[in-house]
Amino acid sequence: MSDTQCLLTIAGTDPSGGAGIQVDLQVFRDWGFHGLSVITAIVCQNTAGVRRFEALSARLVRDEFETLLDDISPAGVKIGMVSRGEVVDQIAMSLEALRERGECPVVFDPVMASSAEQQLQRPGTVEAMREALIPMVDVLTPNVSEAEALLGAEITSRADFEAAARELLGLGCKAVLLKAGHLDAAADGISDVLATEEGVVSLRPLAPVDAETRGTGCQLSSALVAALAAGAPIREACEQARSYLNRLLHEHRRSIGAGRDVIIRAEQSFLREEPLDE
Ligand code: PXL
Repeated sequence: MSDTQCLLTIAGTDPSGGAGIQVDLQVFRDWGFHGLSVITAIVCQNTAGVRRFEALSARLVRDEFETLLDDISPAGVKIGMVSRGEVVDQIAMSLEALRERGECPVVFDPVMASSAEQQLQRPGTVEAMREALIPMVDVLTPNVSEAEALLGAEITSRADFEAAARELLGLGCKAVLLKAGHLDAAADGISDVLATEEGVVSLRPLAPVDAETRGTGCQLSSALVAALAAGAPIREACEQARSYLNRLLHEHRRSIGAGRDVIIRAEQSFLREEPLDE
């Protein structure tokens, strides 16, 4: 066996390459990892929005996952869109088998809706996330609305925000990176917070970008699992992943359709840097 390190993403698809599986794999490559993927749902979407999606069965997701694990041990796992409770339960069971092999960081981005606020989840999924999956993960990376859904409570102030991070930690994960998103620029100066058993800390605010971009949560959580798999402790990994995302947003945001911008890496292709036929 080679010493190539592999990371696994378990998520839904985005045919426009702005979010989901398609972008997670590109982030893994940016961080020097080979990407593995287990698809949970096929999503019909473009840069303007989601038209509809079909979630794969729990049995198919289990077989995708276990077929991979019978052959390859990933150095980390990122979980994104999982839109059915039975699939969430199945993933938790398969993760248990992986955990028995030793340390393997798991990051869970509890995707519930697209950035244009279209639902990516069937009813009953939140309960399975809370009960079966969150207790198995290292870092949970919700945005404000996902945190509200997981806790069944509204977040309207800085005090609510920090309390929510602490409460989410109480669901059994090792850390919560609660993303402020549009609250970032709010008058009360809320920025992302990290909750661990050591307490809740505010992470340094990053230079804001003005346009809305698709797939930021997917890229942050994929970068975070890469940083953890590379050996960074949780806080350092969060800082590294946030700086990476901020750089992508400032330097690689492009429009490819009528909707929101996406992150484009095509100009960094190694084939263009050094033609293979010379
Ligand atoms: O950014 C959230 C997200 C995650 N995963 C998939 C998506 C989206 C948003 O559209 O399509 C597959």
